[in-house]
Amino acid sequence: MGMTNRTAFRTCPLCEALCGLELTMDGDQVVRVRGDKADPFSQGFICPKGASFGKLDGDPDKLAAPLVDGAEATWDDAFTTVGARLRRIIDEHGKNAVAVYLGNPSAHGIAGPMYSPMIVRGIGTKSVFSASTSDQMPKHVSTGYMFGDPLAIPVPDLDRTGYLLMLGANPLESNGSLCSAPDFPGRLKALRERGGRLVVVDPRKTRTAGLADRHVPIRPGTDAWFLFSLVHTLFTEDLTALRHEVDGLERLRELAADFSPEATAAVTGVPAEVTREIARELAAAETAAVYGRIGTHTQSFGTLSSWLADVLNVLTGNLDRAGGAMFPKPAHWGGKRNRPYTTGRWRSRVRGLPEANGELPVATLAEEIETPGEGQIKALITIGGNPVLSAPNGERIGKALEHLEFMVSVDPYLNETTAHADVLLPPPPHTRTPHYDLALLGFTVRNYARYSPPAADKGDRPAEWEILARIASEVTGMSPEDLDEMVITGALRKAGREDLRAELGPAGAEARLDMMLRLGPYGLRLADIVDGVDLGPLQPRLEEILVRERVDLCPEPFAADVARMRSTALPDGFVLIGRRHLRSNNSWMHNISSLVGGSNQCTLRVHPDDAAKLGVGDGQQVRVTSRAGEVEVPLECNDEMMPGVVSLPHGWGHGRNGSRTRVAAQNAGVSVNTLTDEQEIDPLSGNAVFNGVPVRLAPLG
Ligand SMILES: Nc1nc2c(c(=O)[nH]1)N[C@H]1C(S)=C(S)[C@@H](COP(=O)(O)OP(=O)(O)OC[C@H]3O[C@@H](n4cnc5c(=O)[nH]c(N)nc54)[C@H](O)[C@@H]3O)O[C@H]1N2
Ligand SMILES: Nc1nc2c(c(=O)[nH]1)N[C@H]1C(S)=C(S)[C@@H](COP(=O)(O)OP(=O)(O)OC[C@H]3O[C@@H](n4cnc5c(=O)[nH]c(N)nc54)[C@H](O)[C@@H]3O)O[C@H]1N2
Ligand code: SF4
Ligand SMILES: [Mo]
Repeated sequence: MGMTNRTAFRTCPLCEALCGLELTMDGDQVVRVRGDKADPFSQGFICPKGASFGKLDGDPDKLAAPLVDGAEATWDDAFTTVGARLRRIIDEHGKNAVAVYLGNPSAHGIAGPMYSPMIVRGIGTKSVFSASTSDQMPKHVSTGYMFGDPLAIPVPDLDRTGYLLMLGANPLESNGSLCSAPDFPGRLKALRERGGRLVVVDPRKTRTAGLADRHVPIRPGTDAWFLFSLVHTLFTEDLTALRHEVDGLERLRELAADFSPEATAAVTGVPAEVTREIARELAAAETAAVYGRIGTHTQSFGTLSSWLADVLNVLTGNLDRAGGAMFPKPAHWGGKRNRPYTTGRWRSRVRGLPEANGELPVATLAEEIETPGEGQIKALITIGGNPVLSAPNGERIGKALEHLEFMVSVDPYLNETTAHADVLLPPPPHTRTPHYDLALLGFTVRNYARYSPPAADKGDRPAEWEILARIASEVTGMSPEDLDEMVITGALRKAGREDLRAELGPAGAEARLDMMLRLGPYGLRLADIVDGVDLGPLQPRLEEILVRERVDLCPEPFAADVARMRSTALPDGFVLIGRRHLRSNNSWMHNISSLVGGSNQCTLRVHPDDAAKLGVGDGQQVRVTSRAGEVEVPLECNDEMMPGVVSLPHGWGHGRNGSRTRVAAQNAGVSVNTLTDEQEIDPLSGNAVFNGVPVRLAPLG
């Protein structure tokens, strides 16, 4: 460390926990990372990924300049090419021929949330896809129909609850999701120390389950049955404690009648007396919260599970009260939605799948590219996404990308997806970007805000928001400044606050954010939140959210989908689930040597009894086959697994088709999404099914 060292502070962008980082910078290089003790939310906590933030930021495999047809180009040439080719495809084939795919990192910051809608609107395309339909779309749909706003997702009031029923989440590895809480593990320990109880429902005895008072193994994909039997028990044992005006109570009671704990036990594998005990505990707890995450979302009954979790919060009187499930109030909150939520305003062309939140399911992306006819996708813009590894039947997507007339990717890496792009636009390292978590600050367990100015000069490279603004500019013919000015003027006029314009600075991402904060519920300015501001514990605010006057406990589309539960036959062979590792993040952190190796391996975890029956030992190769495809992978005996259930992590399968991630290629693994089936979705949300995938196992000689 030289004399030029300085300290910079910013929010870690790597997961949803939003930890504050203290960076030691030598020029534009990060030479040391520590937790920011002064951050009021994370108070110095970081995890191993945060500690590797400097290595990720400075990874030599990241691209420094745009690529056009595989050769380095200037930014101007790259943007001109993008503009000319997109406009030509729109002219020849129409707006919907240009698709947009938004990946996970595009939800972490300001660039994606602010500027990708401008690209989508600028093109006028309905071919919009994102990682949300590989992830949490069921939650948007369930909260949309129940409360009116698909983004108003209740989070467990982690620091005050007396009882947490957690399903399909493993925050000891993931650090939490749709529930931003730095040091989630510490907060769970604190819950138990103050006498609270933690119950974890998961087919695998995860590290989180290891911390719980009770671990309930469940057969993958059957959470809706289990949750329904909790609802059933609350009704039949007269344990409900409603505090809100609701619609649909009687309809719900009728639907729940068939789902007694005795009737669902054969489906879920959860003994009836365990279910009854949990229902009674939930009802008796002073405060309680039911929280389901990705294990309950990425399954065939994702929306029903998501709905029933919040039904339980409502029925036990725990919605919208301290210690229960509460609605955060972000500093940039723009006010109540003004029209009721609905899905299916348009449908996908090939399979007729309904739109949700303005998006079509990523499970239908490949066939929309492959299938000729009016509206066929001819061009694709990916922004921070790697669907070839992360989407269901990614293999098929990879092949489909070959058929595109044009593809542009905004991504720092040449990987399994972006290697197909004609133009690759690499955003600068994160340290050189202004940062505010426009999406994730809506899911915090305390109200909190932090803005991070760039920690280093971006030089002559455009920031990610400028890259996206420039793409919007190319397709609209308006300058980026004019586009931003239009947004600012419109919002200020609507709020009757034109007087603020003079205080905001030149049109751009920071001016827009500053404006949102000033118009927001706390009247903050950008400059106020640079060190992080604690805005207090969550407060009851259901009235501010509800679009209709009452909570809809039993939305009609959900009631109709219950019939599908009755006609579903569960697979009788092995079923596959996913797995996350603390030192991984989806597909893009296997290129940092300190984050791979050790227990972070692409292995198929199998219960030892199942392995013995197959005659396969630890480390031996097995062939795993599904309807969609097959992989060969080393087996790992692990008694955390529920018998009959096998687990493979996602995000592996590197080093293919022209990618250039050299460390990742050395320990490539296989892609679980070669096995997952794009034809299986949760029909209400279009979400992918990653859990409960039927597979066959065969030993390899
Ligand atoms: N089988 C299975 N599949 C899954 C899951 C599972 O549990 N099981 N999980 C699903 C979930 S929850 C998600 S969110 C999806 C993720 O799906 P995707 O978002 O499609 O995949 P990621 O691997 O997150 O890809 C992130 C991409 O962003 C790039 N990137 C990194 N930082 C930046 C940045 O600052 N700017 C830009 N523009 N790009 C950046 C990376 O190089 C990488 O190409 O995967 C899903 N896939
Ligand atoms: N270290 C690390 N952190 C991450 C990520 C990462 O890849 N690595 N990804 C980030 C992203 S994009 C997201 S969305 C979040 C996700 O955050 P979490 O939702 O906490 O995700 P997981 O750790 O995959 O935990 C899901 C759990 O569901 C269980 N499960 C599988 N099938 C079922 C089922 O049918 N029912 C029930 N009840 N449980 C089931 C799995 O065994 C697993 O333990 O994590 C984020 N944080
Ligand atoms: S928990 Fe998430 S936000 Fe915190 S340091 Fe780790 S990766 Fe970063
Ligand atoms: Mo995710």
